[in-house]
Amino acid sequence: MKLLDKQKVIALPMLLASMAWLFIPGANVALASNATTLSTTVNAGTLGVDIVDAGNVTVGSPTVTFGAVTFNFDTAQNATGTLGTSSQKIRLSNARGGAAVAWTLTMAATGGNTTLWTGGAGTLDFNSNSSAGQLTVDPSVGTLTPTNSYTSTGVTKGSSTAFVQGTTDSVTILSGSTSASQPGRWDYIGASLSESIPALTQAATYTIGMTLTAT
Ligand SMILES: [Ca+2]
Repeated sequence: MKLLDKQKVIALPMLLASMAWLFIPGANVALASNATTLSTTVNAGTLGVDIVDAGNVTVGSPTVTFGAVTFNFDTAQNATGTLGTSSQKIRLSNARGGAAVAWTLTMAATGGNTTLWTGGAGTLDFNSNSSAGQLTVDPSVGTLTPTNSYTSTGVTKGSSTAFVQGTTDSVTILSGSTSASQPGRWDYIGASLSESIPALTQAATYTIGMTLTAT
């Protein structure tokens, strides 16, 4: 009996060694490694907005030039422009990974809600009323174009909105719901801009900085 027990103890390690041998790939070269696993990672990106030209190159200094109006003694006039053109496309890129998160693309005065249009010695308001100056943005008339093979599902153009200081300090250009592609990318052009120029506004070229933000 004692001899049999000893034989069993010896036999067990031999069996394990034999199994290991069978599961090693290329088992005929027991100590060499001639195969490797390549690993590469694509990290998710971020949500962002850019203004690009027709060749999809970032525009260095985007501008919107409104049509000129002529000095008027008595009545306010509207100067109009277009935000987003074929040579200055607004490109919303959502390179986030994981489950889709809703986003909005807004525009606000770069210098804050007390900023004014400035030109020559004069100023002009962008968020007051027709007698002091007010900018209205209508993104609904623009055109949204998905890039690559994405669709416009879940992406909505904003409605016509006037800036009102302290009340409406930013205007929604686009919004994406959780049903929008993620990742996804869209080009947008053609938002209508209208600035009410008060009567007696002195002749000059006025400018104001606006910033697009995707959040
Ligand atoms: Ca103001």
